[in-house]
Amino acid sequence: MLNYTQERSKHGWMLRLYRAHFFAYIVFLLLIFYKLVILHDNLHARYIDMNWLDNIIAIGSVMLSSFWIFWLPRRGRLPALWILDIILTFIIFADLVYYRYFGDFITVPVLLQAGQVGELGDSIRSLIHAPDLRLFADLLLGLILALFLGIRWLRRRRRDHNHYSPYSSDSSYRGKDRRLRVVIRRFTAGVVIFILGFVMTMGPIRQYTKTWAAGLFEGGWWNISLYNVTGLLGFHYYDAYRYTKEHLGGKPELSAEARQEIEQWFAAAKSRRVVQNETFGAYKDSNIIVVQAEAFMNFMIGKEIGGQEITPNFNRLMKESLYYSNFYHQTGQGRTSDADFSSHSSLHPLPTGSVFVRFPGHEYDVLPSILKDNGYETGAFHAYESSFWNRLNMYKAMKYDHFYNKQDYKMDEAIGWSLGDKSFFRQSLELMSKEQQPFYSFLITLSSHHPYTLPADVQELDTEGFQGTLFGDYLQSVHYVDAALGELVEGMKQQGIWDNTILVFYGDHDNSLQDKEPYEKFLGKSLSALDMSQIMNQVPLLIHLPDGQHAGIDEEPAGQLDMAPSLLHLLGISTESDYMMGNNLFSGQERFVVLRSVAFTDGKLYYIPSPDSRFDNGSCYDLGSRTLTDVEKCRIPYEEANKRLSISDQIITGDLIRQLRAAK
Ligand code: GP9
Ligand code: MN
Repeated sequence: MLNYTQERSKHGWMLRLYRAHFFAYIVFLLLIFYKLVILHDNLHARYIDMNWLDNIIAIGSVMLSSFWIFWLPRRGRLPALWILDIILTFIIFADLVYYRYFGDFITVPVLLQAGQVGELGDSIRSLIHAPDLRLFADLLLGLILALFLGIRWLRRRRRDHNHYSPYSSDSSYRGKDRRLRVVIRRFTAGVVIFILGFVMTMGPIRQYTKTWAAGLFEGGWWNISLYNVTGLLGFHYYDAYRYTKEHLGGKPELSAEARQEIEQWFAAAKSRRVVQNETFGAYKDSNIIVVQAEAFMNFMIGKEIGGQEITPNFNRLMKESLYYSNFYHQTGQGRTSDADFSSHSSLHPLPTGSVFVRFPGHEYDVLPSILKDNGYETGAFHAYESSFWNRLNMYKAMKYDHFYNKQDYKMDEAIGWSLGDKSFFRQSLELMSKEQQPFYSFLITLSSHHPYTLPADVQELDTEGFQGTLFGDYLQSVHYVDAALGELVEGMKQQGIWDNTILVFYGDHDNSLQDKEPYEKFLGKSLSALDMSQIMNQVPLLIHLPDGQHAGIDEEPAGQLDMAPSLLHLLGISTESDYMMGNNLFSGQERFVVLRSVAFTDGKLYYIPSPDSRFDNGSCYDLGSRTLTDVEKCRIPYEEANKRLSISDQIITGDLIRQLRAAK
């Protein structure tokens, strides 16, 4: 039996531990809150500073992730808090690194393609900065403390080993009663924390969605805008919910009105796209080689550094080709795969994840499949792992006859992730020479991939003041890709296919280098928000026609969605029954180009959306004067842009092309 002093000291110890747990929980909340603030301070999207409501959301969302800690037995709570701290720290850290490269947060679909993260190797290392270590300081302290407490606990256990057990003679009635009280207390503590966390998170969010963030959860808001309302953890909760709903909910049947609205939109698009003019069928049965060049942007076309052209071969080829100087990439999170998808399907990529990964089995009207039906032999060429971006499955679904990947190439020129583009082009031409004509060949380059480090012996550009910077390495790598392009053209001539092949060359997306300063230094002028938006979204498009005809610069806006319908037009293959959204570059019609962020241009106006996605907080520019104009001028095209993105999202996620065709 315990005497009074023993009993008191036992309960005093328990009380201390209880208080210590409560104290540890508060410390945990503050630590994670601090880490969320560090993340926020590192974002480029920090147009909006965290106000006190955002702070409440942040703390509330941490409580929502941790209320269950109180349901654990006392002994488990501190270790569980520590493990949760590790998990949340890694989420914040992973988001931070991912954001630095992609300008976005990790979503469930991105996680499903996480195998690819390892491949980013060198890129990831260059995206981690020394101050990030702050995120891990408490974990290290926690580890030291855990070791210290563990040793103390072991010692005490050894000392108490022979002591009499205090409960062995306790009445079973008192023991049960006490246990029940403990269970009730624990349960209540967890519930109270959950309710508090829920109110702190959802209260302010509801307030936001009733005012400036109206429609937040209905529309396909951009992730950064979602984050600006919900905070990081809130964003992840919502993303998980959205993914589950989308995948467990089954495909919604299209209502008659929705079907009619979509069909009407496509009918109007068709009347703009399908045109019988002198270019229609002018290059019937030509071979086509399309090169999608990694991170190949438009701002350095025609430019020099220290008297040396960055892209001399492109510049030369431009003189006998059609060059689109106002051409936009329309990619989202799916990067290279989005450029590939949009160019071949003439649909927009999704707001989250890659269509290749998320919906490879749905029906699309894609260029390789249409060409195959028209007697072409079709091949995709990419000297990398075939599973990356789920290409193997997607290319089968797109009905490519061949997918030449890493295992089909001899690794005789090691650059960056894989084979150098010069060797890649040379070997691809050899592979093509075995195919029957006409052929369609889609080549994806890789040498100019972030972080743009080239072996010293292939560096031919003197990048002057940019030596040793990522920007300098970028220029160096595009200069190499340009040289490879020159060799490709020579190779085509030698192979005798130059005169019966349409050569298309375009960049897939930006280079992820978002700091304005090196661009200003390189271009020798200060850059406005409009300049920067165009620089980061424009990639070059070059179309070389077999007889060098129609050469010149087309300054009207164009985008990746326009490739498939335009090439089919040149070949004289009608797109009348296809569900395509892009422009036909040869129709002579005015063009409207919508980017995944809902930025858009019609050649006269250029709209940059605000991070909060409110139309009137966006910037509407007059491209004539390149100055801001009344935002109302952008309202009608803004609504059209949103409509297009929404129809495209519905088509892709709901497999609507199949449904619409079945209903005909
Ligand atoms: C890898 C290549 C790179 O196969 O397509 O993809 P990215 O990282 O640019 O999306
Ligand atoms: Mn890419």
